Order: sequence, then C-alpha cells, then structure tokens
Amino acid sequence: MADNPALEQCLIDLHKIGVIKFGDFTLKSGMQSPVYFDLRIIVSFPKILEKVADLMWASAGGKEYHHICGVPYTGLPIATCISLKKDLPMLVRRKEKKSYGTKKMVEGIYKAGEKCLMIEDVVVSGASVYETVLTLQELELDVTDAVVFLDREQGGPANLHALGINVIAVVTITEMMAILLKHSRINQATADSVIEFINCHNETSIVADGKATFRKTLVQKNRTEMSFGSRIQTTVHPVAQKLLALMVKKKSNLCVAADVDTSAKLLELAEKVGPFICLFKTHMDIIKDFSKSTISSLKDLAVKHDFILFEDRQFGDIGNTVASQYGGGLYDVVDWADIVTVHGLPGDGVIKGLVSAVNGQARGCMIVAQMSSEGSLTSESYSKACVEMAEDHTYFVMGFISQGNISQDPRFLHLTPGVQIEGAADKLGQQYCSPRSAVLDKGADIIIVGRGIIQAEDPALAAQAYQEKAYAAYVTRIE
Ligand code: S5P
Repeated sequence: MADNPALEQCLIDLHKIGVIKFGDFTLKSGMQSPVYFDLRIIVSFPKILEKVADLMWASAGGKEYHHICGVPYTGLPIATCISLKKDLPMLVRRKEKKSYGTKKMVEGIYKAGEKCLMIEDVVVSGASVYETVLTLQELELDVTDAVVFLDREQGGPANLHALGINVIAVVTITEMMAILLKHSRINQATADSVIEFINCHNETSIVADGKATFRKTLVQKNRTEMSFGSRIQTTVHPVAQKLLALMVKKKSNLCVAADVDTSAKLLELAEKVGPFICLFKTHMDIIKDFSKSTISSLKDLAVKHDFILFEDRQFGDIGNTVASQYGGGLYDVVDWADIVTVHGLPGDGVIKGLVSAVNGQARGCMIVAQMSSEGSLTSESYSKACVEMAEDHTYFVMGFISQGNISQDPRFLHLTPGVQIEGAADKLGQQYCSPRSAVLDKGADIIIVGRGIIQAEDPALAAQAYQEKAYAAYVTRIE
C-alpha cells in the first residue's frame, strides 16, 4: 500500500481515542475476536469524524451522485459530515418502520433513477449495507456503490459484489495492522494474532428474508428447486462449496455410513465405494484398532476417489468440553474430518466451542435437527431453533441431519439417514425410507446409507445403485 500520511494519522488518532481495541471480544455472530472497532464513539471527536469522512469521500473516486446515505447508526454522522462539506443531499433510512404517519422507510426527497452512494463504517459480511441498499432499490433509486472505512476482510465486499454492489474500503484490517505496527502503536504479536484470526474467519455470507440472495438479478429461489451447481454461489462456506462442486462432478449425493469395526474394513470399504460417494461418514470410536495410520490411509483414499471426510461425532456438550474433544484426544477429529455432526441442544456455545478449536483449516458442521429413530424427541420447535442457530453461524454450519425440509435456504445442505432400498426398520428403532422418498418427500440433498451398502454382498455395486437412485430423484426434483 502506498504511503498515505492522512490515513496513518487518522488511524493513530482512532487508536488513541479507543476506536480500535485489542483483547478478547465476542462479535454479534458469536465469533471470538482479538480485535474490535467501535467507530460509534467518533461522534464525540468532531475533528476525527471529519478526517474519517474526508478519507472516505476521497476513496469514493469522484463519481457523480444525487444523494448520500449512511447505514445506521455509525454511517449516519459520517454521511452527514460529507453531505455538509460536499453539498450532497442526504437520505436517511429508518431502522424500523414508523407505526404512525407516512410509514415511510426513507426520509428525504428523491426521484426514481437517482444515484445514491452508501456510507458504512465497518464491513464484516456486508449484511447491513445490503439491507439498506435493498430498501433504496425498492424505491427505484440507483444504488451500486458503497464506501466503507474498514474492511474486516471477512468476505463482505465479495458478498456485496455478488449482489451487484461495488465496495470501496478506505483501509483493510491487514493494512491497518501494518500502519499501527509501523507507528509502534501495537507489537508484532498483537498484529499476528489479528491476522491469524482474519485468516481463520474470512468467510461470511448474506441472507435476505431467510433465503440466500445471489447475483445481480436478486432472484430468490427455494433450496429444493435449485441445482447443486447453482447453490455453490449462494454459500461462502468453503467446505460446502467444495462438497456441492464435488456432487455435481461425480453426480453423487450419496454419503456412506462406514459403521465397521476395524481399520482394514474401513479402508477396504472406502476403496470400494469411493467412486460413488460424495461423503464418507465415520464413527471412529467404533474402530477397535484406530491409529494415526488409519487416518493417513483414509485421507489418501479421499484424495484418490475425491470424497470428503465426515466424522459423525455428534458433539453435544458445553463449548469448553467440545473444544477439547474436537481438537485433541485419541481421535483429534479437527485434524482430519472436514465435517462433523453436532447437536443443537447445548445452545450455540457448542458451535463456538468447536470453532475455537479450528486452527486455520476449512471445517464445517451439520446440526442434528431431526432424527430417524422411532420416538425421537426432536420436536418441530427444536428443529426450528436448530435452523436459527445455523443462520447465526453460517461461517461454520453447513446444514442439517434431517428427516424433512426444515429450511429452504439454499446454503444449507439437508442430509437424511435412515435410507434403504429394501427394509422398513431395524430391531433397535431405526426407520427406513427409499432413496427416492428421502429426496422427494423428505427434502434430502444427500442420503446417508449404512447397512444398505456395507452389509451388501457387493458394497461397490450397492453404492452404485444407491448413487443412481438418489441422483435420479434429485434430477426429478429440480426438473
Ligand atoms: O437421526 C439419525 C442421525 C444419524 S447421523 N439417524 C441415523 O441413523 N444417523 C446415522 O446414520 C447413524 O449413526 C448411522 O451411522 C447411519 C445410518 O446407518 P444405517 O445402517 O441405518 O443406514
């Protein structure tokens, strides 16, 4: 980045007045962050507010606008400052609709087609900017540019870009750390911890009205109507993207449940069914002779046959405990499993605990929102709460273990166990349906099949049959 003395001085001032804080903070999403920005307090420092506004206007690039609009709340004083200095009329979007009077969402005078520049202090996912832009676009204003002071480098500009909004940031978090370090405002260890955090949590997404909105057209479609390929762009979760791409490439929405009891059987099964599956689901604690070499051989097979490793660990304890279970012990699950299962029962501490054990790897989880077993206690309100938990933690949650269509958000994969071509139930409460019914009636994206494959005379042949039936049902569904 070229030297910018005005920006450097501004960042020093912001650090001095306590806008940039280092420590241990819980963000709105539940993520733990070593850094926090509280630009709200600049209203108490008019000179610094003016510097921030000047830098933002300079970044806007000299385009012509009819209006300027700040995202509430911190964007408002910054937009006001620019409006006064540049004689640019303001628009103000209400946070909540008035219950009386005109019920207008936007204050100010405007005409359809007029250009408006958005102003926001910090961009994380871009959701707040998007919400404001959407209201203005509904009024037929032309809003395609947003200037933000700080890009936290967590995917916001990319998310907004996918929705047709250009984002110009005055400074990124990496640049900010470099400047504060250069001026000895922070030490190297602090800068490193912030950069490491950003590298681990650089994926976010935007959801509008409970559905992911994508591309310029702002088309909103239901999950079950969309192809796996078109769903890739609705999510920014790296493992979900990889999985959806792999499902398209291999024409497979089959997950095998590798419930066998020795490493040899596990690896033999992976070799046989590998070409037909997208996910290889394990219960590693069933393996009697588990060792590190079981994992390294399994990883090699995952590369050879192109499938993703999924440990059905069903984490269900408090955050602190699951963090140790996930990132340690005999199985060291976080080291090798791309995906794990969790229960929503403990509350979202279970997600936060798992996330705290992830160390830069791309990892995700599926929430067990409904169960296939007879007499399961997963009520409708419980499943609904699991969906809400997923929506709050899209940087880690990829979807659900489900028995029905519990969310139409195309980002969330639905994985349905209790599937057999023949067989209605086992003696211990498992209940089965056919691959076709799982996909068409229960809304499964991926079917999970254990004994239907592993106890077949020829598991490869059985896997192929399940793959074909489940994929054909999916094709029927999107047609
Ligand atoms: O509700 C559930 C959730 C899961 S993860 N019901 C299930 O059966 N499962 C898992 O799916 C179960 O642990 C097993 O690994 C697999 C089903 O195996 P199958 O032999 O009955 O097909």
